Amino acid sequence: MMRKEISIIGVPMDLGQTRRGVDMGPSAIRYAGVSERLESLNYVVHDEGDIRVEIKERAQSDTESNLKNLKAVADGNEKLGQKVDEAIRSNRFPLVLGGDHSIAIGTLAGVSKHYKNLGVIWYDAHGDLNTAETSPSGNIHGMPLAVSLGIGHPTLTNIGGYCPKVKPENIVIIGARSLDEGERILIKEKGIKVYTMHEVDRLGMTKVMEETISYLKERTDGVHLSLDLDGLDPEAAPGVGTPVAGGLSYRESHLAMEMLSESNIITSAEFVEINPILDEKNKTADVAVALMSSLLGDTLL
Ligand code: B3U
Ligand code: MN
Ligand code: MN
Repeated sequence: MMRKEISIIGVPMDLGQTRRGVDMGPSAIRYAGVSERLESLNYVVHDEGDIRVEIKERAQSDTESNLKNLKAVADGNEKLGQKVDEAIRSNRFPLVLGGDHSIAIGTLAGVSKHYKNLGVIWYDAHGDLNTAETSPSGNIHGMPLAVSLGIGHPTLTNIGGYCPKVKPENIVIIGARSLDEGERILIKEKGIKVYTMHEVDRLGMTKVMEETISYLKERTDGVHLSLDLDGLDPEAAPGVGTPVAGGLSYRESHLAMEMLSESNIITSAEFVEINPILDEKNKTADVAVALMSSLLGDTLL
């Protein structure tokens, strides 16, 4: 049997938000042993290195909107989209390491062209459904899901040369507990499926994942997992820029990854917002690698 191949693509992006250090995420994840861990699961791992991202000191904000570092964020994502596209063409599973969540714009630009009906699981404390108009911060990492729906600045929505990347009915958000007003409106308007922490607590993670998997299986031909480490509780993942209390536990998150692995629906993944400067002895990068390993087939027995 041919062994499955994975392309690891690092994105040292810190321009989608204001805290320094998240650009070191890919390095921290490598230090946590990602390649070795996946090789031990019998994958052939190709570490493609990092995408070149402009340094903060040289990036500029858009003068007409309040979008911070617009051009540099767009450039990095354009390159990322091409790299992800190449990985899929080479029959490799793209595993993207962030960097802040603005990189989902480029990942989805590279992934979505390969599917008619791409599904997306957005594992996050936030909705990332803001636009320049609704954003309280002007930070692009709070916008990638809206951008992928084709809502937002054209410089971002047209990355990869097509728009939109995802249909609202193909999205499932899990772990939300910090949604801005404009995001709540968009969720209702577009009918996006959301399991907030309220639903996770009421139903339990098993039911949430069973429902998510059967919902996406019915309507999609591939599913991208976009996992923001701030979806987890800050106790499990302290090294993130915008921690929100009351999050998903270490165990719930592993269960979610194991169920996704069993379901065999995931065709690409990214792990974002790991900030080693804010972390405790690389704990968040270690958690990220452990979750990747569960997602890609590691079992307890
Ligand atoms: N919704 C807020 C805060 C935020 C979004 N994503 C993160 N934080 N990590 C915003 O700025 O759009
Ligand atoms: Mn996010
Ligand atoms: Mn988040």
